[in-house]
Amino acid sequence: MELGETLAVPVYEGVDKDTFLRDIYPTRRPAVLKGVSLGPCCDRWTVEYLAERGGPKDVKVHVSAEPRMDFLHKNFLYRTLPFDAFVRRAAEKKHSDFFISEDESYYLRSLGEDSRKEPADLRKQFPGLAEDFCIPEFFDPEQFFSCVFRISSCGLQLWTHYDVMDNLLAQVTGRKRVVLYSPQDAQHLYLVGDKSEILDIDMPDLERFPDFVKARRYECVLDAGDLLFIPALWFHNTLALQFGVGVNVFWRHLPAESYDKRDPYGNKDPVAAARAMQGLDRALRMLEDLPPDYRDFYARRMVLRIQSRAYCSLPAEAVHTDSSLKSS
Ligand SMILES: O=C(O)CCC(=O)C(=O)O
Repeated sequence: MELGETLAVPVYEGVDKDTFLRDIYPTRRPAVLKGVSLGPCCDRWTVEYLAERGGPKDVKVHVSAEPRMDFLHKNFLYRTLPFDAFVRRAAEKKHSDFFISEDESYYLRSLGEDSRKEPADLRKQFPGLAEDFCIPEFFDPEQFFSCVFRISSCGLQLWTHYDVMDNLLAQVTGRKRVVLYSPQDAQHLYLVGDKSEILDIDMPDLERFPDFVKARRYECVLDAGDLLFIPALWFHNTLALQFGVGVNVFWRHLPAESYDKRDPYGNKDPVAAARAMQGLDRALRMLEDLPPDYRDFYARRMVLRIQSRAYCSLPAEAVHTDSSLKSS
């Protein structure tokens, strides 16, 4: 068995809010947007500038001896560093000061002031740097959820996961590969909560994860200055091809009351979905009263009922595609 072809994420040039809302947003599919102005950050954000403007404010970062981070088995540490020291370390290949080894990798996903309650907002945590970044205004201000700094060492790979908010990921400096999978391929991704168990998406263990070959792989490489629209529920896996600085903006697609209020990360399932999952767990516990062959039969009937009552198809695929990545 082999992995299938790679599909290119469509690329759009010089998109404005009207084009985004008319041609891209309703498709509920990822898109790379080139040529959207992100402000002076694209020219200014050198390592030294970031360190000076960001200053010594403490940040909690991921430190990993292996570049492919594994959230489920925690092969990395959380450590606190002054932001300026962190940026300098993340940008260097070998470290004289380190926690685990001289070639450890670093990753920052910035947090709110009270990280358990408040979503991140670059404008509050790093006002001096936020001035340089223009949030693309492709949604109404009241839909805004969070604005997150993403800074990674070259080679660092972030596990495949989904978020429940819509997302514009701005790659300000450095190049990044992003692989995406549709929400409709969820059953092929070996999920534990919002994360996939499959870490090596390029050379997966297909004896352990045979159904992964059925997941359609979408891929793009973001250059400095590019934006990637990641619709809520689309799985994504990022690989920093260079040291890079990104900012992503999450916003609500659904009415505000649909979301869990205690969710500073934007990755808790919408309230109705979480309740439905609890209901399903209750239903499955009820089946435990039956012998295995009856349980199997009624479980299959439940699956059929779910499929016929709740599955839907995504809007038609966008026609504007970049063929350069197809069938690589
Ligand atoms: O850019 C990254 O490193 C990760 C991005 C991500 O996971 C996100 O924007 O949700």
